[in-house]
Amino acid sequence: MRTSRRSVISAIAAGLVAGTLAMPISASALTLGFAQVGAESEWRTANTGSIKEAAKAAGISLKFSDAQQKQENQIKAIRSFIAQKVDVIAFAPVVTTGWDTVLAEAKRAKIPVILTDRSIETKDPSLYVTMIGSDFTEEGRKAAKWMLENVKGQGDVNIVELQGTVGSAPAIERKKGFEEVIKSEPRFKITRSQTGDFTRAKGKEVMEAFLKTDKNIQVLYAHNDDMAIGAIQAIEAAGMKPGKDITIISIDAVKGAFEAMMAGKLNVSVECNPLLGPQLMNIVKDVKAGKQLPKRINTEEGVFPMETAAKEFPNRKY
Ligand code: GZL
Repeated sequence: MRTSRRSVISAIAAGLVAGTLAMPISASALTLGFAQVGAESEWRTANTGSIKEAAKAAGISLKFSDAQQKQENQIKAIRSFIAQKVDVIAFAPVVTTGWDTVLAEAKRAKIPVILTDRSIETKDPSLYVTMIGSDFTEEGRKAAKWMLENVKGQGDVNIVELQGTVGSAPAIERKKGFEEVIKSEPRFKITRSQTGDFTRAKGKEVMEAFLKTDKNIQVLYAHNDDMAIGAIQAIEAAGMKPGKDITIISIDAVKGAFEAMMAGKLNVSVECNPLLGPQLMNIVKDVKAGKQLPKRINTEEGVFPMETAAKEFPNRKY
């Protein structure tokens, strides 16, 4: 009996769907699905660039999505990577909670998940293989320690705080680390604290509101340089001298921060290294090779006060 073309095609399709008929693929071409937070800051732009360049250099095929700082978009992207049967999924969770359901779907699909940059709260740590990123609590401690060592005098020090994205690991932990250090120093007080969502625009807007209600501010603590740079514009618009009338302490140490420090408008930036790409690609290959990995891999970072900015600037890679 002649077998029609249609029945042959449907047999192949059935075989592919059932996985009993594997299409020949290059064994070395791993595919990584990466769900990025967004493009909210200089730090994020450098982080994205590092991941894309490192994937290319490692011969890893990258499927990349930008969630515009919305959790629902990251969840959609992870589901799409599962449907596309990528080899590994990695993402920087915009906030710490609400991931268990979609990560359980990845686990059922036998796709390993790597967290980068930010961590999550979960009842089931088996939902991800490892987390590579900075110790944000330590960054908050470093910022406060610099302040205690460099803001002299006996009088009260009123601090206003620009927090990062509400519910994000960096915002929660940078606040925690900073407060842990100042709690033993009663003259240092956080008098007002509000989120600037890690962006320049929001940082400027919130600082304008702080200054409108009360200009008696000695220190601004910003959870990232972009909000600090926005706040600098607000401080100048209010007729005050940023870096002099108000001491400004920030985190990330992006190029914009070094430019502000060289202009004498920012006093110190605590480094938070976004160049995680090469380490991430090595982890992807290790995970696929079935290697055992620690649950947490920390990145090394420094502290850059204004006085070191001009000398350090030429070395900066982000
Ligand atoms: C920190 C990262 C933060 C940066 C911000 O690792 O998650 O998000 O500090 C960025 O600049 O928006």
